[in-house]
Amino acid sequence: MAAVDLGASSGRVMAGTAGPSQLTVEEVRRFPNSGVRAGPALYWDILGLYRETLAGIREAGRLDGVGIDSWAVDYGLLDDRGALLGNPVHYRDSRTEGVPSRVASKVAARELYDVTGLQQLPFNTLYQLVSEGARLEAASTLLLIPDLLNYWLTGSIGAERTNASTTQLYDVRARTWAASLASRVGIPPRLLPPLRDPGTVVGTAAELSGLPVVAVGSHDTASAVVAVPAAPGTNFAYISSGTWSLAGLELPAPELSDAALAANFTNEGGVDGTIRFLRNVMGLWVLSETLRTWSCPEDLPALLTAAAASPALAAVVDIDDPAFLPPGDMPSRLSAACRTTGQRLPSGRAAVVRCIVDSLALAHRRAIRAAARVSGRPVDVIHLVGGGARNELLCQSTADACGVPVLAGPVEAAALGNVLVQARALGEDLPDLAAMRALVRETQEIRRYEPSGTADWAAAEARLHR
Ligand code: ADP
Ligand code: LRH
Repeated sequence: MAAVDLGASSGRVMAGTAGPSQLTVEEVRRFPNSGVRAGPALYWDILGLYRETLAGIREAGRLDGVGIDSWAVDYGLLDDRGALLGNPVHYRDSRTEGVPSRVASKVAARELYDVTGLQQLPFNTLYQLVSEGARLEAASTLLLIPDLLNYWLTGSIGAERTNASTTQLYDVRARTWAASLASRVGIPPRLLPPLRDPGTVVGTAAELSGLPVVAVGSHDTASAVVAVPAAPGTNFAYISSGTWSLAGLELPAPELSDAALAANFTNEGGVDGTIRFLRNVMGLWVLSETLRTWSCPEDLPALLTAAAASPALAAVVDIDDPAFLPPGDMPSRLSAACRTTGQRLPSGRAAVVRCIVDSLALAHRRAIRAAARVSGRPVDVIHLVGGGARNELLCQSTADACGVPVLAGPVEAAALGNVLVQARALGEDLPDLAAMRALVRETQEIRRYEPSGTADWAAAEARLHR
């Protein structure tokens, strides 16, 4: 199978296999992905991503299927001929400024949460669509990014459920589109295509000699959570660590309490009807954007080694502050954030990197503890998957900050989850998530970090409240 995994920092096509005691993914093609600023807007290069995806699938050789997952919330609009109306806009674009409060005057936050269970983030699809205004009149269909690519491959229109659940237009309990909510905020329900479950065969790709295209857990985080190698019966939390840190728990049903709303936790749909109860933590974005500001992205491993030798917790910031959301000069924003809490950003690049990693680990602590408190479920171990599992300092600091062991890996969890769901759709005997996770445990490298108890994380947290 080919697993196409489009992250906000890179896209990759992986060739994967799954069978009894066998699960592999091998990178065939990787290409950078980032926002493209053109005029007043920040876009994705969607046609470039489609071209790279096709090239990667062709390079992968003989295949039984292909599945596509990507970052959530963003979309393309189609006209009534099925042609793309405009270039998809990046979720870090500023067009939704002021929109959430306008929407709140029509639908109260409590009611919105009751229906959709979604965390308030300025870039939720609902807010992006409201910001389109009259442009929506020209549109007949909305397709989220993987659904758009699936449509281009197969001609079939639909909305895969895990990603649909990130739009804030999906009724998390009824498991349908929240059509009346959409109408109330001015979004025509005709835009919302039929829902499909992960594991559905979408169609065949004419351009790829009739290759079957499978709807996987098309939200990258949903695919990553499938490949969390949790052992049965453990009280585990997960952190899907990449551009974002998606930190939380797998639940059997949505948690829509006042406490969940106050903690700004999301209830996204997972594979096999599970709920991903998690918070978006700002993630390694702040680190990669800092390296971009310094023009040295290739220095990451060396800078992390140097940061590990700098003093821990010399300065910490609230990494979830919205100031860190848009692209830009992160070191200046870190300095400003330190000043507002009576601290100084230590000088030197290694110390700045240490501040970012410590602050991210501290945000992991807040999110995991809030998840446990709000759900009433203890957390005995954290599985950290995704690119962040390559960052030893982050894994150790997360174990230290949270006070529980961190099991790091697999790095390519989203691609593995993509392969596993495809394999089942194509006939492999993987009856449930437990069977899939057992296969991940059996075949993938996982590294354990014990909490070291060497630094005072509670005191560091208190500094942020000064
Ligand atoms: P996304 O899917 O959001 O694009 P990934 O899961 O690919 O994100 O993770 C990307 C992140 O992984 C990078 O921002 C970087 O911080 C981290 N990373 C990648 N390679 C390394 C490495 N060699 N050492 C430490 N961290 C790494
Ligand atoms: C991670 C992710 C996350 C979303 C964000 C937009 O790649 O899909 O789950 O909230 O991107």
